[in-house]
Amino acid sequence: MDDTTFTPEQIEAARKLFAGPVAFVMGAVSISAMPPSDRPEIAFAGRSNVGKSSLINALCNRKNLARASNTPGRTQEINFFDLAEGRFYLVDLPGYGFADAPKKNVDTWSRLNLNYLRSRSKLRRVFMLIDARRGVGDVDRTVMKDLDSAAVQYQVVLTKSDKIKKSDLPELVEVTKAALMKQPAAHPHVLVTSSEKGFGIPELRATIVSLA
Ligand SMILES: Nc1nc2c(ncn2[C@@H]2O[C@H](COP(=O)(O)OP(=O)(O)O)[C@@H](O)[C@H]2O)c(=O)[nH]1
Ligand SMILES: [Mg+2]
Repeated sequence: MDDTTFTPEQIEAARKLFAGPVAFVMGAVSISAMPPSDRPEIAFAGRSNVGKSSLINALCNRKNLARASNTPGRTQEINFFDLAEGRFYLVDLPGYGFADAPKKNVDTWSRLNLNYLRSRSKLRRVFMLIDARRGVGDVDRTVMKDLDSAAVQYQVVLTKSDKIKKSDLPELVEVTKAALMKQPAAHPHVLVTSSEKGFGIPELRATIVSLA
């Protein structure tokens, strides 16, 4: 299945779906508190402050569906959002790699999230958010290893692309792809987005719809 290029009709269908009903379902702090894995789901992971909440809000055309927080590290819950009244879940995973206690928080991420990755039979893909200005870092690589060992497919989404020069984008994409070459569960296509400017959002919506 080609899930990297879309027709105008597919882009429009995805836009419509995301313009429809979206609802916050719950924030879960343990596996037992999560809703049953009874429909396709797509998850988002990334360093704290990478722009995850902003991206989820941009996808869903909502200002405050996922709270954009100024206190990194506060959210250690897995947040579930229902799309199109039961069609699929969008899942916001806790951010990792806070500057004050990187190691400890990566461990915390790993426990809750490894359990999550193992228990969700309908998890279709994890989108790994990477800040376009920072590129793939050591903490990201640790998380990618977790995803590889859980055999969960993931795809890199570069965020905040409005913050870098357009002329620097092609090289950034190539460098990012090179970093993914040896990761068995990594999708080879890298998406470039800006929640602020809307770049890449229609394509990310279409990608999600193609999986759900
Ligand atoms: N310039 C720019 N800033 C962004 C973008 N997305 C998020 N930000 C900013 O980055 C910071 C962290 O965003 P947030 O969505 O809360 O990140 P999270 O911690 O990963 O959920 C906030 O100050 C956002 O306004 C973007 O596409 N462009
Ligand atoms: Mg957030």
